[in-house]
Amino acid sequence: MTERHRDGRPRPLLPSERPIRFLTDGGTPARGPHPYPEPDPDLLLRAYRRMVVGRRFDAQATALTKQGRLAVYPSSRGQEACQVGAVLALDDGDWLFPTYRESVALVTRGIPPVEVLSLLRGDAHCGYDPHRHHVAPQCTPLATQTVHAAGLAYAERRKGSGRVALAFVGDGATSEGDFHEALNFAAVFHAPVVFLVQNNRYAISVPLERQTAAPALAYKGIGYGVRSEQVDGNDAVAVLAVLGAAVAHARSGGGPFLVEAHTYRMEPHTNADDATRYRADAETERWRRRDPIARLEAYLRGLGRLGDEEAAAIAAEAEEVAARLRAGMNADPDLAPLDLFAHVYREPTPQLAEQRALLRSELQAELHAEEVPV
Ligand SMILES: Cc1ncc(C[n+]2csc(CCOP(=O)(O)OP(=O)(O)O)c2C)c(N)n1
Repeated sequence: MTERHRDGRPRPLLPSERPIRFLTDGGTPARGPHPYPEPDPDLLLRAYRRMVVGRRFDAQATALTKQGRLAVYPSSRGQEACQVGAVLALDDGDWLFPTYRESVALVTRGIPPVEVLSLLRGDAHCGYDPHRHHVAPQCTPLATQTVHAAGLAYAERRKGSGRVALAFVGDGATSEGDFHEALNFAAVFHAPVVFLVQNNRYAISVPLERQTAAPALAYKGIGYGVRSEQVDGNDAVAVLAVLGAAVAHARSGGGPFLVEAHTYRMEPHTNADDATRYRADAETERWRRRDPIARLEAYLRGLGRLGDEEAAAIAAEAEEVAARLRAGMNADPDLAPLDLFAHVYREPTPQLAEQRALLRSELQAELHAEEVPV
């Protein structure tokens, strides 16, 4: 299927020269014309609400690491337009393939926040039911989720289900072999998969300039025959417009679509990282002025779609979510530590069996032997 412009001309695989944006940094309408239709204001208001709740969740999770209730947390503060935009662009039956950074997306999908954080607390490989939510376990090895997403999308195509998969991937992970294999496979087999590259400019301490010589990460799709686009990832209106088109393209049989969202991670890589060692405060400050939530709020207020009362109600809802999360995380989980070994391979490897035996003997030394299941 050849993509066409609205005037009927065939659309090339190439992304637009500059990232698509509908809003200025201050949240006023950016000059057009826009190659994608503007999303409905009701959808934008829903996105705003989810972004405010997501940011509060993120701040609470960060605080829980300081209280020792969470082992590690990779914040996505500043990336809310991507986290929320991806989920709102999909139908409930579509599949998400997240990385460790996508906790806000998973909360937006409706997964209970404590279940989202079980992995990062170290309680389980995955704290939620992937089949119930159509969300794969959060992936820590870089880019392996892109091949899983391509494979699942291909299976959905063969079943004729009309379902789409969306894989999140970071700028650093686009250097991994799996990412390239996933793009190639998806293109050759017309898998209905959207690759959303959140280019937040750093792979821990490695800046984008050390990561790639490509003019933009969106160009990485071209060589594989994958239609690609770049978008201002801090402009929720643009993210929803482009992802909406990407999902429609995949669902209608156009094959995969790659979206590079230009964004920025405002916090360190995780709470264990010190970002001042590799980036200047002035840079972070520049991105602070492009805050995705403030931009969308200014736009919605300008449209007359958001007033003080509704903004206060949304802020109160976010506080409630944070309070529930605190209560849930302050309750000690009921764990069976040896279960961690039960769901890795169908037949345990000798190494796993050895690790299991080691943990079991450590637990036995701490507890009474008869309390530890074999
Ligand atoms: C295969 C693999 N190699 C190395 C790592 C260690 N590692 C964890 S996060 C990270 C940086 C990833 O950066 P990016 O893909 O840009 O995602 P971001 O963390 O910025 O969301 C690295 C190198 C890993 N998890 N997996």
